[in-house]
Amino acid sequence: MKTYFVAEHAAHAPPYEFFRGERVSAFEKPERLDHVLAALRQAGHPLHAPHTDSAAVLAQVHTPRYLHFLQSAWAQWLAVDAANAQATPFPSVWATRGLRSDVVPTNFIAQLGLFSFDNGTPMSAGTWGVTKASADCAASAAADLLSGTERQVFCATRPPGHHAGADFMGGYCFLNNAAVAAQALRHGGAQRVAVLDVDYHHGNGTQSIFYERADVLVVNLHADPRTDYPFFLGHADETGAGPGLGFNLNVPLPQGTDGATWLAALDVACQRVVAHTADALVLSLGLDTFEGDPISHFGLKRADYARLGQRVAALGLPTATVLEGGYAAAELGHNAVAVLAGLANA
Ligand code: Q9C
Ligand code: ZN
Repeated sequence: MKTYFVAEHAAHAPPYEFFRGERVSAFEKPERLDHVLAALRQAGHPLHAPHTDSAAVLAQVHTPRYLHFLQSAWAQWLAVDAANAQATPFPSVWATRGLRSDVVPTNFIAQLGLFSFDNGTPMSAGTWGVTKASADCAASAAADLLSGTERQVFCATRPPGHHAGADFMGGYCFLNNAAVAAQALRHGGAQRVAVLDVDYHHGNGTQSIFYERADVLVVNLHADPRTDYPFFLGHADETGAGPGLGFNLNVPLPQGTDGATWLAALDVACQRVVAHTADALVLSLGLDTFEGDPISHFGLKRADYARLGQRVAALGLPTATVLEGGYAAAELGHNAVAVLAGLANA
């Protein structure tokens, strides 16, 4: 399967995050993708640099002020104090209910809070470049599907994207790569697109971007937000709004869900995709459903990932698969390759 990657992805490497108030090593780290790239090479999947600029589509997915913030963030951080080159910025104040989010503060830490919904999305010097190039991979995959050059493309990219909304970052995500692929498909002539998100965590950003649209169906299979991140979206009663009513499906599952139960839920999700009669599919492939994932609580095994690929391939749709989460780094490449094997073997 044709795959896209960003050679300099390790330039996005915030060293730490917070867990229960303590500093811990970042889970979303370069080694994750190093394992994926090694496994792709070993399995003979060709790796390509992106060939399509995502800028026009990014402007349809994200707001101008958020894109400006992301592009300028590291320079702003250095302008606060040149010594910040060795430090990592975190928000400490957020624009919740009753506070104004229409005025962008000049204070950089306040901007971080305005454009974040958590304190779990640190950046580093190379974050914008790597993140933009990852969005270019998603745009390149969409272009290949539109031209008919490929039926299946995989974006082996980090940081992930599905928690990022039009106007905010969160959950290690800055730009929504799946939304870029879906919007690029629509922009390039696909009439109906489906996004299937199988990451352990609900893809709140993707849901919110397309929530009022009927042309892009969003289906999420994820841990129940009553117990799991992102907590404040992803319930079963969220079915879309306005013209998009009926074009969002959430299938929350309890912690401890095993492969058999998960695959039965995947079948429900796939049936909804079939009913959408989509021209193309975007698969948000989080692999943090793995039994060995350090921050998640489902029990999928390697063999379940081949079944996942087979079930998605049976939809018979041109498919752009983008990597989301998955933090058992040493297993991540093998699990990703198992999905690709299933996708190819429909
Ligand atoms: N310190 C994705 O999988 N909470 N994002 C982490 C552990 C945030 C996951 C808690 C999880 C975000 C793309
Ligand atoms: Zn996740």
